[in-house]
Amino acid sequence: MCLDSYLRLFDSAGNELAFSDDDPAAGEPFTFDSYIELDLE
Ligand SMILES: [Ca+2]
Repeated sequence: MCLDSYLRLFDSAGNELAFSDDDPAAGEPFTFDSYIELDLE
């Protein structure tokens, strides 16, 4: 059984910055896990 996570990332004003459901990281095979990569300035 897998978790099948998803992620939603919001800023302090409630704006959605990123969403991920089934996204592999670089080099990973297909996955039901979520993955977000974000550069903060
Ligand atoms: Ca998922």
